[in-house]
Amino acid sequence: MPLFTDLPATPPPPPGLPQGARLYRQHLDAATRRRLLADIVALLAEAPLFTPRMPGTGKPFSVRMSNAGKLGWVSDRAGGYRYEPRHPETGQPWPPMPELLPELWRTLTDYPAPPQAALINHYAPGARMGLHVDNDEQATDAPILSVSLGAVARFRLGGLRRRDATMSFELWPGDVLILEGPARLRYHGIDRIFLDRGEPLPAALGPGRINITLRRVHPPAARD
Ligand code: MD3
Ligand code: FE
Repeated sequence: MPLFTDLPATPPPPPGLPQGARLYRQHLDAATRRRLLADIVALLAEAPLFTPRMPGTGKPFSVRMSNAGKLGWVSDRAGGYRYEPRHPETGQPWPPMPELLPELWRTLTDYPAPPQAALINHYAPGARMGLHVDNDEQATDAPILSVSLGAVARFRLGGLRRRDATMSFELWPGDVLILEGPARLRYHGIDRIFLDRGEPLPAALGPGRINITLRRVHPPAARD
């Protein structure tokens, strides 16, 4: 069996997506997904996946992470959630983003400056991401653009308060999800991944799912 065949028909975008959320099903075709994953494998050889830890408690995330671009999101017990220009373990600057990523940002968003961080999340079997808000960026006027690869995930999207009602839908490999404006500060998370659906990751990454989120950290005038 070839690694990357055509995917089965993916579910249509769910009804009732809130204003500011745009979902592009299978925006990346099979060849583009394969190329991007090859770039990610090379990138992770330079900037290996690390295990972020909760501020204060030091509890490890089940998702492992790395970054590309000028800045990268990191978290540890003492320093908490923040963006840093270097890898927390190697001390090296983050590798440049694969060209496709800023290109997607340019094509699909109106934001007048390029993304500064590409956060790479790796979900091994059983990994999940609890409901949270992405609020470590000064430029919350900028969108977040997410690309899904590998296994299917169940994504959960809530409101501006933790107790607000949530909806859930699947994210499939090649899907691009953009959150901006009134949706940018909504609670969201990943309930679980489905290893038997989607497509396999390259052997070097093991089974699971990769998600890449493009972020603008500082407003354009402040820094680039
Ligand atoms: C909705 N990642 O890295 S991406 C994250 O699939 C994160 O790995 C998830 O949440 C993942 O912070 C979801 C889709 C996403 C990203 C940002 C959002 C959804 C969002 C910001 C606001 C609302
Ligand atoms: Fe998030």
